[in-house]
Amino acid sequence: MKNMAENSHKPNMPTTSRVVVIVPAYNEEGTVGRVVAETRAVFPGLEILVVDDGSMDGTAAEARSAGARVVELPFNLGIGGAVQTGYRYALECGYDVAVQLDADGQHDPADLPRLVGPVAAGEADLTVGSRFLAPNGYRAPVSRRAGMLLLSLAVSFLTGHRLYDTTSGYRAAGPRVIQMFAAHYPTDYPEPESIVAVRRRGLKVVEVPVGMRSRQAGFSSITPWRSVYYIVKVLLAVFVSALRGREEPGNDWQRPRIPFDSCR
Ligand SMILES: Nc1nc2c(ncn2[C@@H]2O[C@H](COP(=O)(O)OP(=O)(O)OP(=O)(O)O)[C@@H](O)[C@H]2O)c(=O)[nH]1
Ligand SMILES: [Mg+2]
Repeated sequence: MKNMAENSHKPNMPTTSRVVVIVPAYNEEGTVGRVVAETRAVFPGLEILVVDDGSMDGTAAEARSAGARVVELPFNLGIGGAVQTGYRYALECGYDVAVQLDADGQHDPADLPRLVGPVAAGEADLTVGSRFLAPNGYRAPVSRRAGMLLLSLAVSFLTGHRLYDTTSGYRAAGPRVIQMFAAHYPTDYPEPESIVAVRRRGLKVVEVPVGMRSRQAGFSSITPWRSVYYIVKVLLAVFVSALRGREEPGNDWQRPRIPFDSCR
């Protein structure tokens, strides 16, 4: 992995907002430590929460020794539950912006300010890092790109807003979306459906160009057969979600809060 600390141009992170980086991680020993270290090298002092999703390897220990705060789930909840745990933490601890960043090294921490900027400035409720808006080295297999295109077209059609990379897991959420995702978040393959839910509340989604690398090690959850299942399931989910119609923002967190005992 390229060390981003070596970059000559270092972008600025907005200083007026409290930002937490949520890193969902399942058996990512070998990359999670590098992801945390790389993020800390580019933005020292940034709060990083690794949600260890019941890993069977040394993910939690590696993340901790790289300087992250770690929440260890007692068993594997899947990507949706892991990310939602991060949003619960962001809500309970009063963060203004929560960014999701994958533990497999696909997302470049140098792009964090591009995602955080519009949310911190109140110009977006959710920013989505798009690998298709900027030329970069990312090249998914053709079948997968076709699936991504289909989902992006479906989500664009249903939300009335052209989006190009609806499966991206590199995103930043402002207070209203943090509240919303902390209360409800799809279980698996959650990204496209969660965008539809955000738009149903009349909230603003903005795509920003980011670089995207191939996963640095470990195994993808998405095998060829699973990608067919993924596309059918997510297409159904986004259509059902859109059918529910418009909802008022602000009514998402109605359950009693169970505060995390150790917010920073
Ligand atoms: N596979 C998998 N990943 C999880 C789970 N819980 C959390 N994650 C994390 O979620 C992030 C995204 O998972 P990936 O398997 O990389 O999904 P992806 O980026 O769409 O797929 P690739 O492009 O093949 O890497 C990674 O940081 C995982 O470690 C889980 O139950 N299964
Ligand atoms: Mg990945």
